Amino acid sequence: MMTNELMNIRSFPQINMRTILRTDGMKRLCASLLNNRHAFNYINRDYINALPKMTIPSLSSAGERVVSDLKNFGVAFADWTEFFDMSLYKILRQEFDLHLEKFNTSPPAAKGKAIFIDTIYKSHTFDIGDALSSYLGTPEFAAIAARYMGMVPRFIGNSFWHTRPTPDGERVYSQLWHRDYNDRRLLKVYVYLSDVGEKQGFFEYATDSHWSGSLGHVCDHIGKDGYREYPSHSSLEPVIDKLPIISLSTVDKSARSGSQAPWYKGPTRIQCTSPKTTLIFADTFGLHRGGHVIEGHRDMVMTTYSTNFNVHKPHFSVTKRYSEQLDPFMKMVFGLR
Ligand SMILES: O=C(O)CCC(=O)C(=O)O
Repeated sequence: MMTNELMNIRSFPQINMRTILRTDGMKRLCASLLNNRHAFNYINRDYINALPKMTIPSLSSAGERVVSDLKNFGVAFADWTEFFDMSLYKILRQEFDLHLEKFNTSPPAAKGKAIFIDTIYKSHTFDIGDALSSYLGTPEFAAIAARYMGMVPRFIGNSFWHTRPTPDGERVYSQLWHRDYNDRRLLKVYVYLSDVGEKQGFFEYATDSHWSGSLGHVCDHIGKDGYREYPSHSSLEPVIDKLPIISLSTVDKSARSGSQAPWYKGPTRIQCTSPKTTLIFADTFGLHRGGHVIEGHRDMVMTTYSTNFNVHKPHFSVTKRYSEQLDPFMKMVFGLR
């Protein structure tokens, strides 16, 4: 048997179900019936029950702070150096540049989100001896997701994004306020690989709009195709337009957490202007938007953890030899048992 043989990844119940349901109407009905906390807990029961029985990687003080802020606000901030060495950042940046170079030699036809986001890499193979795997599948982020979600999370994949201005400058797709369509609890970790100012498509988040927040119920609708739909302007207006706006770069790093944070007082729109090496942890079931680049570009790597409720196809592979050195927690996170 070859040691770099790839492992099977456990499937997701709702993705399986969607392949059986023939029409959009059936998909919509089913997704609407399941779009509640009871169905969510039922579909996640194995992952909820497994958590107390597992040894989860311990968290650094930065990790503990991130979990607490995620629970309070749905979003949390840190710097790369609180979790990793800069040598690993340099490796990530170099890999990003290599993928960008390859992508630029034969870019696919730009349609949909591709008119402003070049997804230059999104199918990582986790393997031993691969330095990048230690960031892209770091157990500490999985442990943060577990502690935040209250269950063993499921890894979905990483995306390397080079974001640039849209041809006509209008906001489209994920540049508009939305809740992610694929789950009711998520953790996305974004690392900025370029400085992101007012014009470089900062990520923006409405605090308290995550599942346990005061705005957690707003604009949570299933659309025609059976996926959560983008909210209409009229349903968003009374909520989003009333929120105070804070630019992250105006808040001292020591005041971005807990009761020190300006958004502790109540729901707030945080515009995440920030230099490279910034880490943003966000539950993107919460209302968010971003990537509206006006000048220059934004380079960013995104890592996604969801629950077993997820309806978005995972995009990664794991070699057998990598899986053999994972502990039971990470095996379950990667869907390997
Ligand atoms: O590009 C951005 O900042 C927005 C990203 C987003 O909407 C998402 O990851 O779901």
